[in-house]
Amino acid sequence: MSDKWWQSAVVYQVYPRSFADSDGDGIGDLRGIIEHLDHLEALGVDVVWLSPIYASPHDDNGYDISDYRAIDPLFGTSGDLDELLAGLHARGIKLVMDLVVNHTSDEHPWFVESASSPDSPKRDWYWWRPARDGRQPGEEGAEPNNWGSFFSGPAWQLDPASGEYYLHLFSRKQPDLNWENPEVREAVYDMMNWWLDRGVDGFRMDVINFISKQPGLPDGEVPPGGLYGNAHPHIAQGPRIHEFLHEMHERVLAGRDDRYLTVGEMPGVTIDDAVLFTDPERGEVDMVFQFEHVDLDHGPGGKWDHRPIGVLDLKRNLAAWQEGLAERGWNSLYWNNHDQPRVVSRFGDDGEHRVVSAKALGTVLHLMRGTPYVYQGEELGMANVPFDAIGDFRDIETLNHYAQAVELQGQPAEEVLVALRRTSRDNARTPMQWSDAPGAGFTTGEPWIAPNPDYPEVNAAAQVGDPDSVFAHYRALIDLRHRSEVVATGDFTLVLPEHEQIFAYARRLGDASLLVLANLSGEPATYDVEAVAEWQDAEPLLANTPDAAPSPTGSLAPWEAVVYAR
Ligand code: TEU
Repeated sequence: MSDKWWQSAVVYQVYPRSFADSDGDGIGDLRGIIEHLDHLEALGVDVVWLSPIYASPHDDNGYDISDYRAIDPLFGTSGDLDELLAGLHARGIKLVMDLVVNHTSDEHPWFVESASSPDSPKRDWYWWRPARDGRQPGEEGAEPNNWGSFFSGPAWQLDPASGEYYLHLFSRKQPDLNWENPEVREAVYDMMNWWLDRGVDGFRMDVINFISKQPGLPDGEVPPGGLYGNAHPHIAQGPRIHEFLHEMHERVLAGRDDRYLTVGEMPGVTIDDAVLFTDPERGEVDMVFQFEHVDLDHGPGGKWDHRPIGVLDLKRNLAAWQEGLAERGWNSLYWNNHDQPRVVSRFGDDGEHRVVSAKALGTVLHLMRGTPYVYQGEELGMANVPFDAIGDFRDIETLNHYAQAVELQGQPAEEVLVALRRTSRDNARTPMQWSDAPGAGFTTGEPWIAPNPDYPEVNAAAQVGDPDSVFAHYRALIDLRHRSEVVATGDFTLVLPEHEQIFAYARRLGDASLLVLANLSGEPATYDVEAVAEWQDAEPLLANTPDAAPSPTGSLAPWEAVVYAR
């Protein structure tokens, strides 16, 4: 079998605030997850990645942490976490925690102490800088450099007491830690070891490729029509990034056994970088979340500037990653997480073809080489949300963008809303749809964000047990990865590479091979059977329609996906 357990594993992401509310306060919690462990077991996943449940002021739904070792009372107690861990382990499921250490909350005691005085021993734990070029602190343009925050506005916040600014790549309540300071690194490794000693099985590392900043923090390029300089080239894959990640590996994971999983979230990472980050010989991380395939439909203006893309764009990009990490390194495979709009709405058809397109997209993702991630609700084909008005959104990134675009830049509110409906992270954050009960079976109270109005039709109760459901299809895909060494570790080759509707590929290992053929369009598609002659005598292994042909025939119905094995 595969030499690493995670090569044949599937990870399920739980966003606790939106998963299940056990106490009726309208916010998901740990006991809610405990009550739904059977769902995860039925789906057959191997690992749960839990988004942050630590003490937090919740400016960014827990990605702003004020105590890394405490459970936020909103989510439960430390005893609840132990119970969740035990319940998962009893079902053979591992628990991977979110590690958010590019920044802390501004309410974390480290930052409170750092901000208390320029002479504080923790001053250098964060990025404090005076106003630029001798300007008056607070004056327009006096920020230490021109970087914009990823959540709109400048990336610097003035502390009036000292007259200095601190860096925050995300919200002003998320000050960036200074990883140049060895004390910071020690404190983080210590905390990581504490969690692993407590029994968790690894970490998903938030924006971990941002922890080494370009010395001097140079100004960024201002895009046409933009208000701020782009920090990204000066903070991503910075000069010491590999050193820091290797050191972290040495200090936290190297002395332990092979049961753990580490995955680095890395916006803007290239294939060449990813090979270095994930080459097992280098001892950094097991795999990374890359962003290229989910940034393809972003125009020059960024994530809110939609650019239509086709099947060719998508499959060329994914195939490049398959090939790029074939010899060294490992891919993580994902369509969705708590930051991305729902895939069935984005690359599928959430109307007439919702079920079949959700299954087709699941098929092409899960049978590539890499570790697949399923985001809560994806296994039900949950779709984007028809938000009515700005008041329906909750996400800080979304709300800040709206304020900046409409109030500061004078863009028409209706146009900005169109972009938010398409791309807002809140599309992924509405309650998990458990049933057709009021509140979608998520809560008996008032949910913190309204459920998608489609919940009476799209929900777990209606799908678990239905062999034709999206859920059943995801379960079959997960089961196939567990059983098939070809799926887990076989080679990948794109088939019909120039086809504009069909995403097809072969997986090969020794004498065994698989052909995945998927029409990712709402029109029938034809293809040259000669190109897949190798599978003429193959068996259909899995399909998303009841009437899949026994062998490739040269045509596929809209959104039809079939897998042949020989
Ligand atoms: O996200 C990092 C990130 O770069 C983006 O996905 C970001 O959420 C945004 O959409 C950029 O336009 C991670 C977390 O996944 C996200 O939820 C946090 O808000 C962010 O880091 C800060 O911790």
